[in-house]
Amino acid sequence: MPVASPSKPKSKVAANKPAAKPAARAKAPPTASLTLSSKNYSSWSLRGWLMARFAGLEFTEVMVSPDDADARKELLLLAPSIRVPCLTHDGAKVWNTLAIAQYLNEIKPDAGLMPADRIARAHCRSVSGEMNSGFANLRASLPMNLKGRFPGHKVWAGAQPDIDRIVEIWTECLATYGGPYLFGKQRGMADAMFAPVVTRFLTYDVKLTKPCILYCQTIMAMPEMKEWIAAAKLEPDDIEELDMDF
Ligand SMILES: N[C@@H](CCC(=O)N[C@@H](CS)C(=O)NCC(=O)O)C(=O)O
Repeated sequence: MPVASPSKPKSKVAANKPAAKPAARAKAPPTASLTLSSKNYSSWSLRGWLMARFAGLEFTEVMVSPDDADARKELLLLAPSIRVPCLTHDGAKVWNTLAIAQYLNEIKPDAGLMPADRIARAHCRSVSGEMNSGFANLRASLPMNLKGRFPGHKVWAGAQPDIDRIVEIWTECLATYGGPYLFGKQRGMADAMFAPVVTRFLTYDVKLTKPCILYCQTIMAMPEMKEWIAAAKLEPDDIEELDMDF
């Protein structure tokens, strides 16, 4: 059976030369997007966004307008939980803030979202989990509202045990790991989880101990926090139904 020959015979010189390598093609980084809601009111959006920024992930923001029912219906379908935030990245869809933190820690292991030390990492996961599933009274009575300032606000007695527990968590972390962030010099997952609590304490003028005041100042001074708050200030005012647990 005849074998097809190349259309152009190679010259001797060319035949002795090692085959040229194909030009290296730059691989485009996987695309990522994060579904978010109001920057002024949505504490979970802030948490997910901070984590993605701390991880150094390039992502686009998909904003779900909190006061446009149709836009929300459509965009929230992106997340099976019908909640924000939801991260999509390289074929993965991740919802729930803790899951997003774990995922980011996997794809960006050098970003230090979680402490390197096993015991500190267990501690970090525990306090972050406590924030994820607890403090219902604090969330209900002191909703995040970055533009709001309520000097002398009287905290509902039901929220005080939540505040006391958060102060206890922060105090223990700062004393154990030396600050200025909860797990030492590197800001990470736990700081993102508690960042909206910092803003609530400022909004509602909650009285704190010195180490906790310093911690709040550290969080508010982060460039990412300043960027988020500046964007929140540009949002339209007074979405009344969101002046509640959100
Ligand atoms: N623990 C959940 C809470 C998420 C959550 O409650 N998100 C709120 C916004 S802050 C939400 O999407 N609410 C439903 C809505 O806006 O329709 C998580 O970690 O993702």
